[in-house]
Parts: sequence; structure tokens; C-alpha cells
Amino acid sequence: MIKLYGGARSRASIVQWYLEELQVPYEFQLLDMKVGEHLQPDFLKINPFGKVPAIDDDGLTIWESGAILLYLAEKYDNLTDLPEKAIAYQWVLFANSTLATGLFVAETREKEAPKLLAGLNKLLESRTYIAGDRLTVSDIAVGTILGYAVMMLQMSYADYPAIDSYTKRIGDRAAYKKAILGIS
Ligand SMILES: N[C@@H](CCC(=O)N[C@@H](CS)C(=O)NCC(=O)O)C(=O)O
Repeated sequence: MIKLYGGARSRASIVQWYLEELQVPYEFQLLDMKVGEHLQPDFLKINPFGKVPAIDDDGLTIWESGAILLYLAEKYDNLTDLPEKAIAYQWVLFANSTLATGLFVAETREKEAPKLLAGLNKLLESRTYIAGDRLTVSDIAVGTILGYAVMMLQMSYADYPAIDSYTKRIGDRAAYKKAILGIS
């Protein structure tokens, strides 16, 4: 069974959301990061940088949330077609680099966030999910960053109605509620 290493309110929730969506059995290994369990030798063997999330899937250890998401997509979500894979890589990298930086780096937020949100809003006016008409790994990556911005920065999408509906749509999913909001 997959072991998912995470801390309370950590980016492990992103991976947990996807595992819940995929209905893949997993065990959540909660590290007490306040006392530095993520910096102990046992965990440093899994991720030498002492950061969560990380997974152990039958002896294969992977860290970095985007890499874990893409691994899960290929193994459990039938992501095999090269063009579809390229689109998934695009969105996962966009979420963890361009979007996360654009929304979370205070110094550049004012300049970057409106451009990024306007582009996403336009795209979501014509599709239900990020990569088309079904929820994919791209939604897990982009959706969590959009959700975290609301939770951590009190960001409002009132000026971006398609993003607003999208975040409500994903926020209504049982797997999202359990993993991201901690509501079972
Ligand atoms: N880019 C990494 C970021 C990982 C990361 O910074 N995780 C935080 C928790 S959300 C962490 O482990 N921090 C502990 C530390 O840096 O000591 C990912 O997405 O997996």
C-alpha cells in the first residue's frame, strides 16, 4: 500500500486529494513537523531535503508534489497518451511554479495575479475542468493552488466568475473536502 508522508496542513493534502479521487488505498504517515520529525534520519532517507509530501509505493520513494501527482496519474489514472501527458506536465508545472509564484509571492502578486487569473478565467468559461470535461491531475495541481490562495491569502475570485464557479465545483467534491478542508 502507498505510504504518504505529510505534516498537518502541509502540501501532502494535494497528493491525498488525488489518492482519494482515484480511490487508491494509502496510509497517511503524519510527521510531527513542529518537533522536526521530517528532519530525522529515517525521513531524510526518503527525502534528503526533509520536505513533505513524499510517498513510498512498494519501495519506490518519490518526493516533490508535482512529480508524485504525475506518477500517480500515469500509474492509476490511465495517463499514457503522449499529447495528454504533455498537457498534464504543462499544467502541473504551471501550478507549482508560475501560478504558485504569481499568487503567493507578495512582491509580484499585484502585477502577476491579474494576468494569470484572467487567462484561467477565460479558459474555464468554455470548459468544466482544466484539461477538458473530466477532472484530471491538472485540476488537482491547479485547483489546490487556487484553493490555498483563498484559505491562506483570503483571495477572492469575485472578479473572475468562471474561476469562482470552478473553485466551488471542486470544493464540493467529497475527496477535496476530506483532504484539503479536513472535513469527512
Ligand atoms: N515544492 C515542494 C515543496 C515542499 C515543501 O516545502 N513542503 C513543506 C511543507 S508544505 C515542508 O516540508 N517544509 C519543511 C521544511 O522546509 O523544513 C513540493 O511541492 O513538494
